[in-house]
Amino acid sequence: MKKKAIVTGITGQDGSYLAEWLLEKDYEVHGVSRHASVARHDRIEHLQDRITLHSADLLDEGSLISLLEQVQPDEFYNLAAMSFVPVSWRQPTFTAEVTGTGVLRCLEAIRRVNPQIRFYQASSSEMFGKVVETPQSETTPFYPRSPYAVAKVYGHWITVNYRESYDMFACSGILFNHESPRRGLEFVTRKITDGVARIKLGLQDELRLGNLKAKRDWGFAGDYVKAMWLMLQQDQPDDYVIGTGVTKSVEEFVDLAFSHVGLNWQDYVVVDPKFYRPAEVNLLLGDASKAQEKLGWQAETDLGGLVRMMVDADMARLSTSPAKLRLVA
Ligand code: NAP
Ligand code: F7E
Repeated sequence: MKKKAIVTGITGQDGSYLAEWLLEKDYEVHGVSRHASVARHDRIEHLQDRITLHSADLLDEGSLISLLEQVQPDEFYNLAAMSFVPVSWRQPTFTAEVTGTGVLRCLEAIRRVNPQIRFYQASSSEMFGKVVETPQSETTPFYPRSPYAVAKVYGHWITVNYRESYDMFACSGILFNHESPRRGLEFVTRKITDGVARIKLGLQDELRLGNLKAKRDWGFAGDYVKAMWLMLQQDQPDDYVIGTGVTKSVEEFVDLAFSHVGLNWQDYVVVDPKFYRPAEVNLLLGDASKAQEKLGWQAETDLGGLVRMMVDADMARLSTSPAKLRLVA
């Protein structure tokens, strides 16, 4: 019989790649999509016939309980969140409810319906924030720097707590930044590759960015969802850091993206303090040696490959479908 998986956040970047991966592994895939007056399913349009979508919301525990009773899954991947860091300062309570206590609602629903369901929580390198050591591993203490990161710390520890309290198979993947042509346009990498393509095609003449000095460990989302799945296939539940082990500044990312289309970034990039954050995370660098040793996982795509993939996808999208200028690839 096919294994069944529930994926919250299936309409997001990671949800779409994880759904593809689970289908490849012959799972029956059930996605959670919250109600909206206009549904945005661009990232999973190509999968619509192969997955089942359910309406539920991380703010509504009853909806999660009904979903679990109906589907009776083997695995539950919680990828849903308010995931854009700047919005978390403007909507801190909402962020705490969705990104923080939303995790508790998932765990409670599982505990009530069937505690044997294996659970994956999408934790984040943002929890390391103002880092106390470099590189960051599973044993590095957290120092969150945004309401988003604080909410993720709650999600992480409630996952650990349910594992230890109720013997549940609950894992937390502490993933460093991962990107793709399906990344939301507000995140810096996609804002850059979309901007580069627009400038190259004559649709835009400048790119306004914030802190160019911030450094991130950027990988490819398609590689990272495999680590999520691997965590739930182990004999014992555990937490894992997932990253590439390479850190680069926003400025270096900008340089790579503009160079790929033969342009000099200094001619187009304008630093705009509007994009500075109340508290910044200056440097993130992941040590994924535990994942490599125990899961046999390592990043397959390097930063150069990622930048080329994203710029090329934005060039293709903007060249061929000017009517879809704001849509994801
Ligand atoms: P994303 O593209 O922003 O997707 C977030 C998903 O959550 C969307 O499908 C969204 O649905 C859904 N969602 C939001 N609020 C919800 C609610 N109340 N109930 C149900 N669903 C809700 O994020 P991503 O980049 O794929 O990231 C996936 C997860 O990994 C997130 O938890 C994120 O915080 C975490 N994470 C991401 C990274 C990264 O670099 N990408 C790194 C570490 C951790 P709508 O389509 O309806 O908005
Ligand atoms: O910012 C700087 C900004 O918004 C990266 C989320 O997926 O990864 C993501 O969080 C850096 C920051 O991602 C602009 O100040 C400069 O230092 O792409 P970002 P993030 O905040 O690192 C983690 C792991 C998650 O868990 C989150 O969900 O880039 N930056 N100029 C800018 N950032 C943005 N967005 N826009 C700019 O114009």
